[in-house]
Amino acid sequence: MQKVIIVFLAACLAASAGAISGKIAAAKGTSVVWVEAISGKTFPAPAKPQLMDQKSLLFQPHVIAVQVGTTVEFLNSDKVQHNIFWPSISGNKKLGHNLGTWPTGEKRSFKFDTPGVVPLLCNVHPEMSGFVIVSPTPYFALTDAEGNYKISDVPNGSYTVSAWHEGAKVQSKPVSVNGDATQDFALSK
Ligand SMILES: [Cu+2]
Repeated sequence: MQKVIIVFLAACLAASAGAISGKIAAAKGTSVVWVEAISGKTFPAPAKPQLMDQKSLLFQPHVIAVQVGTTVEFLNSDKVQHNIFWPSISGNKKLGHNLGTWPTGEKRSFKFDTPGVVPLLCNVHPEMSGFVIVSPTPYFALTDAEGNYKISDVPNGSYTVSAWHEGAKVQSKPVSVNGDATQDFALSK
């Protein structure tokens, strides 16, 4: 009897959430997929900051994804000064910001309270670029080198998932999670 109950409970737990996975067809590089805001649901901001380094005249990694409310620490690991600014967030110029310019070994922090795509630039080195993708929910993932992604532990429900790739239009699609679900994207300009 006890075993039956345990199996039943396990089945209930397994059925209450699932993973959203799929493949992003896009140009070379990392894509990011996230679940859009869920009406009636809010999520506590993560306490742990994320790091974006400036090293060898590159933003490293080139793309990071964070949940909205996350503080990103921007480190300068080079011997030269770097600046960081973003002209907009998801095209909204009112959300543009200049963090300033700072020397080697120092870092400056910024808390991203607005979801969207943040294109990072350095006004000392015009060739430098990077991205912070700010997800409205904790349900987001970066793709691997083959374009595969997996967002784990999404509660059952109906959602909009969006996918981003550098230089391509953000695409949104519906997805219904009832256990595991799949959604593929093809991203182009
Ligand atoms: Cu720079």
